[in-house]
Amino acid sequence: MISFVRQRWGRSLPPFLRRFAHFFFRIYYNMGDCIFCKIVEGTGQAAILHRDEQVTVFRDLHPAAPTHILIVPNRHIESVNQLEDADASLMGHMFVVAKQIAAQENLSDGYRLTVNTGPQGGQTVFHLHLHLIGGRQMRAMG
Ligand code: DGP
Repeated sequence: MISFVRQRWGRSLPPFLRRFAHFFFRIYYNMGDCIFCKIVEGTGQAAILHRDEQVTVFRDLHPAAPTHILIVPNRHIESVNQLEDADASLMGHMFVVAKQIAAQENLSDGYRLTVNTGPQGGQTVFHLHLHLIGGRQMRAMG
């Protein structure tokens, strides 16, 4: 959302209004100090592969496989536990984008999509994200 506002109105606003708008949207979208919100906003450390009005896609900083990509909603949602019925189409969109990125990355033999949820689920960044992992044989789960 922030990057969208920036692209649309950012350059036409005087600097003090730009700072105010930025501050307003950070609070409105409950971004705090979230590192993925900073990436969505365009100020975090990430190689961005895709952006649209709902999601941002970038390479994982600590790849667990030759291809390791994260698909994150632009709106700050802490984890799967904070999802509401209204988020169903956003979640569907994340999977459709994952499929498109997998094709773009030539993962025609398959890949793994994972959403770690909560500390015991292995979640370390509390901004919901879908891991797209591929480029090597995955071990069976369980
Ligand atoms: P999880 O453990 O499921 O919460 O996954 C978080 C992932 O985020 C982990 O694989 C490493 C990645 N990560 C953490 N900080 C950054 C960052 O600043 N930039 C990028 N690109 N990835 C990050």
